[in-house]
Amino acid sequence: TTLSEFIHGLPKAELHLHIEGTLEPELLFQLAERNHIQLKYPSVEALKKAYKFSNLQEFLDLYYEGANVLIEEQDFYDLAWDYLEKCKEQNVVHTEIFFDPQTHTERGILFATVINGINRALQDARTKLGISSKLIMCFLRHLDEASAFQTLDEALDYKDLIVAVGLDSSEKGNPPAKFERVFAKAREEGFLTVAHAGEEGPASFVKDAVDLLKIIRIDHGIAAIQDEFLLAELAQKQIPLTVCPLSNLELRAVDQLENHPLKKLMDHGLLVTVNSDDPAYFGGYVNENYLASAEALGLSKADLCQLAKNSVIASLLSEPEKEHHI
Ligand code: ES4
Ligand code: ZN
Repeated sequence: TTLSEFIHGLPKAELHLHIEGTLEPELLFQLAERNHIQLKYPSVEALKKAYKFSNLQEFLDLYYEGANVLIEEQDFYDLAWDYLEKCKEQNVVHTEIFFDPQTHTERGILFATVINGINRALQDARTKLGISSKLIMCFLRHLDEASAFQTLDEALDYKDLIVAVGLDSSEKGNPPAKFERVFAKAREEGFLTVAHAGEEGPASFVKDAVDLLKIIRIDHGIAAIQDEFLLAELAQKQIPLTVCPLSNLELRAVDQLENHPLKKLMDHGLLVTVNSDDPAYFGGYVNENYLASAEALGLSKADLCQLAKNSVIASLLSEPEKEHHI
């Protein structure tokens, strides 16, 4: 079997996926038309040409602009459903999805509209596609603590739908410490916690996310490769990393995939997983991330099996549910 067929055949969990980052240019244009929104770009092709980034912020500017076409509950359903069909095509059996309520509530969309649309698609995926899922609500770290507290407050009505809270958006200038109190409250309310750390920020942000935010999983975390003491701690505690190779390449966190620390992190004994982050913007869903990594880093079939197995182990599923997938 080819490498690509082998990767397809592995049952995988995806653990780092922003639902707003699955908005393909074609659906973006459809929703713009449906909602009578004027776009800056004359065509799908013109929009796709704009997807060239030299850092995280350049990407985020387009990502938030793209999200402006999401208005009605059905728009959020359609967004999530298209992604879940992609999961089916790629043999992704379980997915843990981030959503950014503030991206929508800041422009007058109700929290309920966002979560109800996404959740209806997740329920349909369970019954019609056999795909299980969890929802993780992310706070936008470029916004202030008060806005995060308000968002947490709104989430309390949906505790049964949201398993964890996370932290995303612009890492530089927005350290984990800024959200220490919000995360403490979230944990008191029974949410698990994860956070983006060490994507563009330093290894110390990874350490602080673990120590101050008590996260059970690190999103990205590639900067940890700079700190051997931190590596030893993450290996010892088996705190998972949700790594997104094509995202890191497209946002210039690494200059070329051949220099990506993925394999080194595995070799240090870390629980590493491979994920797609914002596949509509970074040119690949989960299988393309596995394949590009395998080709650039010379990963063996055993390595790829390990990554797929890690994705189940590092998921928020119960132990019996994990056993069922391994
Ligand atoms: C994101 Cl790649 C990335 N990093 C930080 N925040 C994000 N939100 C969506 N994609
Ligand atoms: Zn991300």
